[in-house]
Amino acid sequence: MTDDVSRNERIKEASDYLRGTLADGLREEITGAIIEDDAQLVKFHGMYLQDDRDLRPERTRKKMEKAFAFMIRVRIPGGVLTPRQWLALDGVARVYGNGTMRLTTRQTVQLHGVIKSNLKATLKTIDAVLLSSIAACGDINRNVMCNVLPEQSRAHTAAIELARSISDHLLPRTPAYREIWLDGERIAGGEEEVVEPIYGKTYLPRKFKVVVAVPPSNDVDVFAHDLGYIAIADASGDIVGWNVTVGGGMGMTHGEKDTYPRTADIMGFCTNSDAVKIAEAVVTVQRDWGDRKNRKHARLKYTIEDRGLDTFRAEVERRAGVKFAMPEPFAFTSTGDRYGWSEGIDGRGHLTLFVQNGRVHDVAGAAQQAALRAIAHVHEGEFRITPNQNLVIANVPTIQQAEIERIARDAGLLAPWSGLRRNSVACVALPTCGLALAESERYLPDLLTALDERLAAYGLSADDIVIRMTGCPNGCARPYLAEIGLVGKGPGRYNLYLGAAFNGSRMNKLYAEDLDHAGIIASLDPLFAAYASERQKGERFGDFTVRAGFVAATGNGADFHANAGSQQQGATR
Ligand code: SRM
Ligand code: SF4
Repeated sequence: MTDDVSRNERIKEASDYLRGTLADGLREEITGAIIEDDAQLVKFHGMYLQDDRDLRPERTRKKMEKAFAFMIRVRIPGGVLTPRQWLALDGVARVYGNGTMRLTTRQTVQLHGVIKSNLKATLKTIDAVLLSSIAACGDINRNVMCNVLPEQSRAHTAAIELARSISDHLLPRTPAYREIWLDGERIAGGEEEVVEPIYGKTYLPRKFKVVVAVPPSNDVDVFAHDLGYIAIADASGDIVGWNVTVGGGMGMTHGEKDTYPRTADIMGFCTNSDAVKIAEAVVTVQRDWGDRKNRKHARLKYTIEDRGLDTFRAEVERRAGVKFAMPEPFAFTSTGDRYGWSEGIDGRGHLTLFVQNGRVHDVAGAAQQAALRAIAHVHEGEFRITPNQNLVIANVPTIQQAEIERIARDAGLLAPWSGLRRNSVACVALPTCGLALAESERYLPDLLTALDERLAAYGLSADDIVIRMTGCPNGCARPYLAEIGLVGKGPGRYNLYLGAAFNGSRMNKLYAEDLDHAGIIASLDPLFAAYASERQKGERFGDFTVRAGFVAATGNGADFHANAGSQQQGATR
């Protein structure tokens, strides 16, 4: 290893395949934390060391240690769980976590507030229902996402099979997870016998994300990820192959223009039999070509920008032994979820529920966690988590549909939400996220109530408009692909981005900076008024803000920052 690699590279190299001193650190009772190097390694095991930021000031005053606890992220390819698995996660959340479950934008479940001494018990319970948190975080392939397409079960079957195959193929081989959390025996011979054929000792330069999309739905936001597969079907609905996308990503840092969100490029078309081979080749090229010195420049999107798509494609073809064909035509219509019942091809029903910002909990008048538990007790199909933090009760036989619908309706999971609210996503942010600059999940519902009033005044309540909020520019709710993106700048202050395409194919552009609650409403109100009176037939809000000159359309790559902030510089209209 050369001298100038980042600190994380040294930690990985010295970790003995992700073991570090985690096992010892767990036994250390004097602190609720673990040492900094292990805190980096524990991410590969699906956990983050966090502290309750609401409690920080008081604990600092009292000279107490921060209120440390762990977030555990489960790996659930395609977001599909059995009712038994749902019940197990609900159980550990209540016994060992903060009582709630959090559905994420990558179709997984996060548990917050698990203290160090409960980690093993939690992970053993998760293991008992054949789930795991290995590789849910860290510099490695994360949870593989897949379209939730209840109404198109044949396409969904092929897509979920690919998602699972890629997920399995790209799993790390180290036995460290089993040894540390599940009391497995250390492999005889130790390090010599561990082989990571795909990753090697230092894994990837940075996180890596794969999705599988089935048009016309782009619910997975295929252009936001390192590697994507867009299903190409024949006239009968059978999948014949995949358009492969590379180089998408959302993260950036305020004020650092050489960091930017980027929509993925289409690399070409491949057959089903080549799809997993290509995933491995993309991962190994990024392993070898990705930036290991500067973590802010280490995602695949920067490798593609630096080397060029043609060079990257040629190397992937060489390593995979395949030749891409020209991309096949496809069309996406939206990134949102289809709420309520839809019919599967076998006559079973699928019920999509709205879970505000993915937080599953019981609050006064809406015992949603208890309701979902009640459904899990009677349901024999699946629970499918959507990329918009919602939930599908899938494969419900006709005879059970009325009962399941009644339970969901009574808990407010089927309420008649406005077009803005049903297309809203917010990241976790405070109090658990250590990187949050502003509130997100705890603030967006109230902001939506205020914006809904303005939309109602212009007769726009039923219009689907995509709004996404994050507490910092890292992009966990994919805010740069929202028609209205709000990104935390500081306590109570947000940057406003406009002009993304409704179907997730174009990013938005900075429109106004550093807005407080009143400023957000004052900025959006005239845009809503103009949209109501000036829009063309069928024109989406994002497209309207571009056509009407409120913001410039964003192209790819570094173009995100070009011509930003029309409001400050004088609107172009
Ligand atoms: Fe994220 C870091 C939450 C999806 C880009 N993300 C974090 C951490 C772990 C904060 C940290 O590093 O200390 C957050 C934990 C908050 C908490 O208290 O739970 C966090 N990210 C989330 C979740 C839970 C948001 C949500 O509300 O659902 C999502 C969990 C996904 C999962 O189940 O695996 C989540 N994060 C995303 C996405 C969206 C996606 O993957 O589709 C992105 C943008 C796509 C991308 O990766 O480019 C995203 N998260 C980031 C980044 C910026 C990465 C970058 O390239 O710059 C960070 C910070 C980092 O890695 O340095 C981050
Ligand atoms: Fe935390 Fe920022 Fe991600 Fe929100 S976008 S969860 S504040 S890292």
